[in-house]
Formats: sequence, C-alpha cells, structure tokens
Amino acid sequence: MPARAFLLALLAAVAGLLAVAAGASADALTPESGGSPNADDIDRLYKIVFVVAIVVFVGVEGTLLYSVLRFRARKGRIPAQIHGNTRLEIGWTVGATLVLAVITVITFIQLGKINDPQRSGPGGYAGSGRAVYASVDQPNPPGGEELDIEVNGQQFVWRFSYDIDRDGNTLNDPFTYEEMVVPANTTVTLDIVSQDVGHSWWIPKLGGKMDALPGYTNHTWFKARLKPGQQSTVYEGQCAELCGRNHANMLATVRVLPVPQFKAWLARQTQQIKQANTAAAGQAKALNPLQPTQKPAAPSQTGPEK
Ligand SMILES: [Cu+2]
Repeated sequence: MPARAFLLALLAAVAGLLAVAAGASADALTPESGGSPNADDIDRLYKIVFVVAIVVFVGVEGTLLYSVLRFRARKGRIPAQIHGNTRLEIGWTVGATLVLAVITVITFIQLGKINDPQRSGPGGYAGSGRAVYASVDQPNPPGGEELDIEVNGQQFVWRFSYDIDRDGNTLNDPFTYEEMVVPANTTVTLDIVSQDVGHSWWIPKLGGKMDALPGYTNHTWFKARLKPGQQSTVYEGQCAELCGRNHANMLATVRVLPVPQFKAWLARQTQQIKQANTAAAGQAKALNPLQPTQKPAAPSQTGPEK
C-alpha cells in the first residue's frame, strides 16, 4: 500500500534524522569539551578509559559467545574440566591488574593537568591575578598573566566579581550578574562560593562542575580561546545542583573577548558601577536626610525617644 509505505519511510527518515542530529549525538558518551584545556583533558581521559573498556568488553563477550556456541551441549559430549588451570588463572589475574595499573597511571598523569591552572598564552590579560592564599587544592598558575574571578552562587543568579585589586575579597571590585566576560588566551582562576544554599558551577565546554557551598571557597579554572579573527565567543551553562524553585532559571554565560576589548569592557563596567553607586548614595541621602554624612550625630539627638 503506497500510503503505508510512505508513512513508514517518513517515520524511518525522521528517526534517522533525530539519531544523527548533532545535538542528540554530541558528546553522548564523553564530556563536552573544546572551550578550555582542562575540559579537553577531562574528555581525553574519558576517551582513553572508554577505549580500554571497549577492548576488554569485546574480548570478554567475544570469548563468552564463542565458548557458548562452540562448546554447546550435545548428546554424548563430556565437557572438558579446566578448573584449577593455574596458568590460565594467574594469566587473567595479571592481565586485569595490568589494565588497572595502566589506567591508574594515565589517570594520575591527567589529573594534574586538569587540576592545576596552565600558564596564560602569549598576550594574555595581565595584572589581575588572584591573591595568594592558602589553597591546598589548586596552585596559582605560573606566569602572573591571569585573571581571578569570584563566582558567587545565590538563589537564583550567579554573580561574578573581578578581583582586580588582588586583595582576595570582592569589596570595591567590578562585578556582573549572569554573564561573565573574560579575556581570551588568559588563565581565569575561579573562587567559587555561595551566599545561601548549595549550587554547582558548570559550563560544560569549559570543564567539570564545581560545588558552590556556603562557608567554603572552591577553586577551578579555565583558559578560553578565540579562533584567529574571531571577535567573541559564548559558552553557556547553568547551575547543576537543585537549589530551589527557580533552579532551572539559574543560567550562566561566559563571553570571551580579545584582550583589548576585554580591557575596554572592564573599564566601562567599573565606570558604570561607580556612577550607579554615586546615584544610589544621592538617592539614599534624599530619602533619609537625617542620615549622618560627615560627623555622626549623638544618639540622643536623632533617636526616636525624646
Ligand atoms: Cu543553583
């Protein structure tokens, strides 16, 4: 029946399209990467372990299938008894140990590269590195061309403070919400905190998740690239820890700009925050003229009880 055949063909075509759609198959088995060297290293480690696992899987399942078929029960056949074959048993014990040892060594080599921030590339943004503090989980990147940003999770938005005075706190630092703007080719170290409940910082293409927990400062880093001639690129992610009713709206964007454009943006942002603060101070004064500005008045003069 032509109509039925057409319908079947259509269904098959749709199923085929869905199966090969870039979004559906992208990084189905391994983590996303491509935005930062540590994300690439995580991805590489997954792939190495995955290939080893495939080889072991095919070897074990192949042997099993072969044995089941080749030596299946037949009338009058007596199966060979191989229990107690010392050579065989030592062989597969040593084999498994070797596989684990190789994976362990490769993993530990990769872990260092994933955890420790790289040096910024040539022409990276300089002079805004993190304050030296007693971090045991992530060393400062070598070189001094780096940018430190505090990532503050709060219900339900991310705040990014640029520690350009290198004092390790966010007072008087320029900041943004939702969109983090960073210079290309520069190691960006992140100090991840929360001011209310547990959140999780995650931009998949820039590396793994990192918990944002009240009372703790966690660390991670990335170094984003721009292709030659590219003026900006954007990486997206969102809070990866259920943190309340608007968790799904807690999005995060990282916009990568060339270093000169980043400097211009940072100057503009600093200026705008300064203007807003001045305006807010003026408004506060207008709303509350009793508020002492220069000399604090004595409590007996301004207190409610007279
Ligand atoms: Cu959250």
